[in-house]
Amino acid sequence: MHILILGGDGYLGWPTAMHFSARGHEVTVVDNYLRRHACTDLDVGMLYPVPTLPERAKRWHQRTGKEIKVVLADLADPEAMRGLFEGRVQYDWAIDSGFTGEPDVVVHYAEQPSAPYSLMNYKRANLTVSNNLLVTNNLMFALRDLAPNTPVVKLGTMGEYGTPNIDIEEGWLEVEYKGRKDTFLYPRQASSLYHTTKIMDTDLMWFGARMWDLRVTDLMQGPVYGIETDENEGQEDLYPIFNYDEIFGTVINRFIVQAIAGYPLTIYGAGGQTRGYLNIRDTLQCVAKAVEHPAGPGELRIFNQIMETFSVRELAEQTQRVGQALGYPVELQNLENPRKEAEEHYYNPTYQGLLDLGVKPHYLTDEVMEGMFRIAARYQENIRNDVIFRGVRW
Ligand code: USQ
Repeated sequence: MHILILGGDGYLGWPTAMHFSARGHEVTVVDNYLRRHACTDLDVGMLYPVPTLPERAKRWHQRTGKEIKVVLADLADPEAMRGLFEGRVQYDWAIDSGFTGEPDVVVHYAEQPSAPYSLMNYKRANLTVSNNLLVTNNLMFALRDLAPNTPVVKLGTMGEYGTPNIDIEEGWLEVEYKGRKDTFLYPRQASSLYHTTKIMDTDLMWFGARMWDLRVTDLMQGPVYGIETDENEGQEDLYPIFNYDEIFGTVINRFIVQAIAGYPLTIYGAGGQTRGYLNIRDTLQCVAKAVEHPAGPGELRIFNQIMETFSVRELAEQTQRVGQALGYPVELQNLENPRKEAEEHYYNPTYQGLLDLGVKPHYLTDEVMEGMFRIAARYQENIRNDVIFRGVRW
């Protein structure tokens, strides 16, 4: 298959590209470096330097003989998006610079992914809204006009559901009201502007599925942790972008780096915030299964992409236990929560669909966490305490 990955430079985009390339697919990645540029502008300090996308594609080719074509373009521009389907595309890195042809499937990650970034100020809020909605809308119209039968696998987020006081179903809720029944998108109530743009994305794609029979899979993913995958083991220059700062770092990755740096773990508020988590290796499995089993015409298929749930408190305690066993004197601190979110709440999501497709979960055991400690510790000298907490308030 020819797999087009939008947002191919990010924490998940690049590992996804290698994953499909290693399995013999033709892969094209597109990115405008929004995340990299934001990291530079905000001086967030990444754990290790990450080569440019063309440089990574070149190294991947040197090691495997396989080609990942790279396009550096802003997909908020509709012509850039449409060119990917029509052949009006200039590759920034490719062995064969001829047009690969229309994609067989599109994987859509091309969004500003940080909740704190989206709430730093009105300009970053605007950038988040405009980028995330325009890219998704441009994709929807490119599919409608140029490739209506091409399935899309879009990354959504569990945060779209919020923390309701009832069980969270997989995307849909059957409602019985005054003696009649219907099925609706599960009610959504996000607790950041970024998460709200993901709700709007889902709505756009659901509209496209209803109006024009687009084929859409929405993966409602929880926070991801990890660095190594089957494709980059021991190859540091193929590692993904890895943030531990407040803006772009996710909580497990942050806690491990904090523990290594001797920085008391930053539990926001009471620490009862519970989310569904997954290993980066499982993100790749899930996306691959979603690509292998595409949605039918007019179908918006939704999977909850998590493997287990933890409260922030539980994650901090596990990080402390594993860190102390490795000789790090890990302390915990309860900071006043900069976010507006429930700190103790009911949380019971269903996540069966991807398991039914054959995903085999990697769980966050102490051994898995220890493996992450060992990798992150190699970069201990790069860790900057000043970027760990800056208190972006909602
Ligand atoms: N948290 C802390 N201390 C920290 C960092 C976070 O207590 O130092 C808490 C947060 O308050 C929150 C939970 O940990 O309750 C998760 O926070 P996070 O920063 O790991 O994740 P979040 O902001 O929700 O966003 C991340 C990704 C986003 C993805 C989302 C999945 O950045 O792209 O969509 O996880 S989910 O959370 O399920 O919506």
